[in-house]
Amino acid sequence: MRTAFLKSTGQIPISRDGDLLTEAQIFSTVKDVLATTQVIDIHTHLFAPAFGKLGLWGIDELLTYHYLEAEFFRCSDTRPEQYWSLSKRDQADAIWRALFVDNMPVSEATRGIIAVLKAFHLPTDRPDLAEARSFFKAQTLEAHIHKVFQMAGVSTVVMTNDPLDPEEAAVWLNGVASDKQFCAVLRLDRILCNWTTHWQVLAGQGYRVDEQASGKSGTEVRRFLVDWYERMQPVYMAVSLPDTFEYPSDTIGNRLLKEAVLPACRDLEVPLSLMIGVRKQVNPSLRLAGDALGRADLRALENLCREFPANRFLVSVLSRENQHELCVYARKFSNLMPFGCWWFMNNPSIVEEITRERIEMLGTSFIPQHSDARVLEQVIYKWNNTRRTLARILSDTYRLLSEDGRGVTRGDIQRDVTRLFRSNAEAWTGPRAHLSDASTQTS
Ligand code: RAT
Ligand code: ZN
Repeated sequence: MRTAFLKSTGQIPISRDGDLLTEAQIFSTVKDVLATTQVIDIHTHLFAPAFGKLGLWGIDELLTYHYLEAEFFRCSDTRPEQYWSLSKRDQADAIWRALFVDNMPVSEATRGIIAVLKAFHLPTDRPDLAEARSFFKAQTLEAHIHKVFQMAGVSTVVMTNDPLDPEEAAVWLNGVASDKQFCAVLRLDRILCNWTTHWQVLAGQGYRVDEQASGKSGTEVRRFLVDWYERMQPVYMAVSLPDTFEYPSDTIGNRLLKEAVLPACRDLEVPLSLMIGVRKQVNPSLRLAGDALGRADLRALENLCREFPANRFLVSVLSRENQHELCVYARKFSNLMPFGCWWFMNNPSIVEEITRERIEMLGTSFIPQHSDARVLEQVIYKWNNTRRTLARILSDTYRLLSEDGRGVTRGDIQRDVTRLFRSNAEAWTGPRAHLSDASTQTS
């Protein structure tokens, strides 16, 4: 039976479930708990089946993931403009040939494809994709999603939903039933980072806004957000910000952040996710693969956390150099929740460094990872990799703790993993019940 967490007086030992684990048992227990605890994937680009073609899955989409496209241009003579003129199927064939036949797939993204093929018992060393294509063609989407989530140990994924994307907005405006496995997120990039190109979409929907975001614009954007909140029931709002982001500074984005987004998030009791550090389109010819990163000045984050104590911020930073200060700020501001090892950070060596640093500085009060999956089956390899890296880190942590005098039980490990994989996300996102619906354990 689980007992309440008591503060140790030095006299009364804390009562916990299970026997203390020996050093030899720690690793296998950690591995097992990680394998059997389902995760809430706090940030993805996946879509529920109701969104139709917006949801990507299958071998051709997996191979044309922009992480792989970036690697393809390094080892092929194909020029970007030639590549973009090919059909998706021909693009996938070209990538398969260049990265998997002519080269060994040793990078993180290529190894991910191998892991997915293996998970479905498909060959990993053929000169062509015939078997993989016929396997995916035979799947029906709903059953396939169910199977993939089960294989990945994922109960719920959080989507990225842009109300200013015409294709996506049409789905929402037609009415879409809520899906327990796919939570919505209201993404604000076009509003906060590109207002002058997009303000007319709001104006066209009857909101009294103008190009300079002056006058009533702030109030009207707030009204727009509340309307879309009601439509989407998002678990948080989100924006990806450049490395040059500053706050406060007199920009349209900051004005809208202050007058519309932060008050709306506060009133609706949803956090704002800030993903900081992207340098968009340093090489536009690579399209989605053409973004890079830069070190940001996190004083902007410090200012936001201090100036808006009634708001909660979910934060991921893209530069390795910003990771340590993010932990320091999380120690200063309890309205800040670090999450994930984002994009260029999602490589085992860097994940390991960041996660160890976070445990050492924050205990279990952070969300260690999100998949950022754009293609359904990616959750299989991305979460497998996360569990593999976490197994090493957590067992080292518990070994040190045991050595220093506090033995650990399976129950202790389960509680920590549940926090890292689920409860921190549940406690920090919007309508908690929505995220908590699915069960905690994979078996
Ligand atoms: O990791 C990615 O796929 C990036 O292209 C971005 O989508 C990033 O994760 C974002 O959400 O902006
Ligand atoms: Zn993303």
